[in-house]
Amino acid sequence: MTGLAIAVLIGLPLVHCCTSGELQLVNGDTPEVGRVEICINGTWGTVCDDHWNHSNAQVVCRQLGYLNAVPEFYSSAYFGAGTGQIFLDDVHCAGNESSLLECMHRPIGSHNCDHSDDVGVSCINCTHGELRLVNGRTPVEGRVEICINYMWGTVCDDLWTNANAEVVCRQLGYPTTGMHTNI
Ligand SMILES: *[C@@H]1O[C@H](CO)[C@@H](O)[C@H](O)[C@H]1NC(C)=O
Ligand SMILES: *[C@@H]1O[C@H](CO)[C@@H](O)[C@H](O)[C@H]1NC(C)=O
Ligand SMILES: *[C@@H]1O[C@H](CO)[C@@H](O)[C@H](O)[C@H]1NC(C)=O
Ligand SMILES: *[C@@H]1O[C@H](CO)[C@@H](O)[C@H](O)[C@H]1NC(C)=O
Ligand SMILES: [Ca+2]
Repeated sequence: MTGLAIAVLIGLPLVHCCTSGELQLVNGDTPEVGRVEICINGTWGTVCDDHWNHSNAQVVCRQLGYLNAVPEFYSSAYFGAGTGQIFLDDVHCAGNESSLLECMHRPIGSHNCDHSDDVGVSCINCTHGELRLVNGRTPVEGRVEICINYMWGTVCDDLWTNANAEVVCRQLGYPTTGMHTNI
């Protein structure tokens, strides 16, 4: 039996060890989205939304390794209120920092917030079901790609008809009739 299994059996608290400065996004649908939590001295805590802007979200996504992300942020505990300590407040990033702790902020643990101010970030690069046309000679034609699970993929042309093309054009907001070609 592993130590972990023994700990579970006898009901010891489970500790997820973390490194100071490490980030996680909590309570979103996927790991790329959620409430921003930062590890300080082995404990996860939250970050206040005061003065938060896109540069801050960009730094969060960069630190988490989502280099292709289109960073967005969500104020006022959009992903639910956290518990425990509020470690960061008044975070000001220029946008070129490689970690959130490098940004200017109040001393760790000093804040005038509560958990209803917990900030959230999304590091997704496309939305599920979103379409785009790639490699066409003009913006209104191209290979059809669809976003599934935050990644772009192609669509096979088996049984493809002009009716399908019309749906694609309508979804992309083009009023004209769609023509199916093999690009
Ligand atoms: C983290 O640990 C250091 C060293 O023990 C201590 O000085 C600091 O106050 C702790 N920070 C917090 C927010 O608990
Ligand atoms: C989108 O993000 C996912 C997850 O981070 C990544 O695996 C993928 O390569 C990205 N795609 C693009 C086109 O940036
Ligand atoms: C965010 O605020 C910082 C200053 O706190 C500023 O340097 C940066 O340009 C701002 N970013 C955006 C996207 O407004
Ligand atoms: C970010 O850019 C500013 C100037 O815009 C510079 O002073 C600062 O050193 C840069 N920081 C990092 C971490 O590269
Ligand atoms: Ca504040």
